[in-house]
Amino acid sequence: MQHNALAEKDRAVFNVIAREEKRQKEELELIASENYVSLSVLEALGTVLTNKYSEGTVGHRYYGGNQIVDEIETLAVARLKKIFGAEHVNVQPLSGSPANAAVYMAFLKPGDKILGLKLDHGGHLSHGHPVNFSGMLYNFVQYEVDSKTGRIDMAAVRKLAKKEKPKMIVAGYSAYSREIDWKEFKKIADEVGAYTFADIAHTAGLIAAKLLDNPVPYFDVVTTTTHKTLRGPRGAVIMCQKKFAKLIDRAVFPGMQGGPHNHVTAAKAVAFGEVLSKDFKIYAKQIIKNSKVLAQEFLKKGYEIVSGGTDNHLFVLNLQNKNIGGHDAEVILEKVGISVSRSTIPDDPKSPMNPSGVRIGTPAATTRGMKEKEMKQIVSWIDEALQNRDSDKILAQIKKEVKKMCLEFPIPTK
Ligand code: DSN
Repeated sequence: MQHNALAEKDRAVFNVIAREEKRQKEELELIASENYVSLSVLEALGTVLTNKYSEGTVGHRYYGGNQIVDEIETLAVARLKKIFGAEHVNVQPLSGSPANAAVYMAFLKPGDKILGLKLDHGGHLSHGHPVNFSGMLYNFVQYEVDSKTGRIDMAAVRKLAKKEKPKMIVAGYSAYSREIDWKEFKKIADEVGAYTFADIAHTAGLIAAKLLDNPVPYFDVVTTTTHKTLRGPRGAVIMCQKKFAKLIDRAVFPGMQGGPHNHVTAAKAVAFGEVLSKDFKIYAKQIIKNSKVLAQEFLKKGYEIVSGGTDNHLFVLNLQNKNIGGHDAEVILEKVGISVSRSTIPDDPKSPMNPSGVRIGTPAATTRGMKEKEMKQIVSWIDEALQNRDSDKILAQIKKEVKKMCLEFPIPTK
């Protein structure tokens, strides 16, 4: 990326960005929620659209001079509707948690009861964790994955829903590697008179490519971030049925947010354009292939995986039989230039600071063009690094090999 003015005017900031760019080029990204955007998305982010205030919706802004910005937002909306078949979309949410906050605000009152998956079972902070606004403002009852299968047991969800009679049921997770039965969630919600809310932040790109089932046609409301498998800028969107359009739009503004970030809206439009291309489907298929190979290779080497495998872009390695905590593993792997994120396992006996697992995902490595062969190599490196964590010499050698492979698979250049 060219940053000529920045290089001249503010060397301190320029140098930090340049170092981060180098790190991204030379190191391997296996954090399931991260990805590399195209240069077109980056270029849209670095534009004069950041200069403009546009509170309100297309054609109804609270500031003058928004006719051109309206065109950008209209484009992003049209493309997103086409991808997911949504009746109404709002592309203004600044990120995932604010989008989820707007959903709760639109449909519920503080204190209302919601069913959400527990954080250490694969859920998200904003699905009712007590330290998060969601758990503070709403009365969350948390469902769990089955302790034997590591999967969501729909009979148990139904039983809990019938007992608790929530006003909303949340499905869609941050660390769950199996297909989600949206239709069954919808049935259960209908039986107890609850709204259905899907948070597809992690799997949106795979759903967009029609590789996983799409909840948009059955659910009342769906949110996703735009920077994970959708491979767009950092941000989020909300999709809902037409009858809820006003509720959602008002919850986003003036309920939760002020002016939308128009440069990000433009970058979302660019990313959605890319998602609609044939290449994206090929990319999304490879994400899942890579994830399955990575998981199988770990299993071959005696690692345990929560739920025993994966249907999507990620899985959680249970490191209990390897005698290392998730945070410690994260630090060792950082030393060899591989980024993963520590993760709890269901009913984790250890603390969230150093839990029993790590979450591993393939969206970013797949964007670089890495395939099955590279996945096998990656598992060998991870295993070798964890087994030889006290040998600086072996770790340094692995780091060199990781860097060499990363340079052979550059991050996007167009
Ligand atoms: N932080 C994101 C993730 O890593 O899954 C969720 O917000």
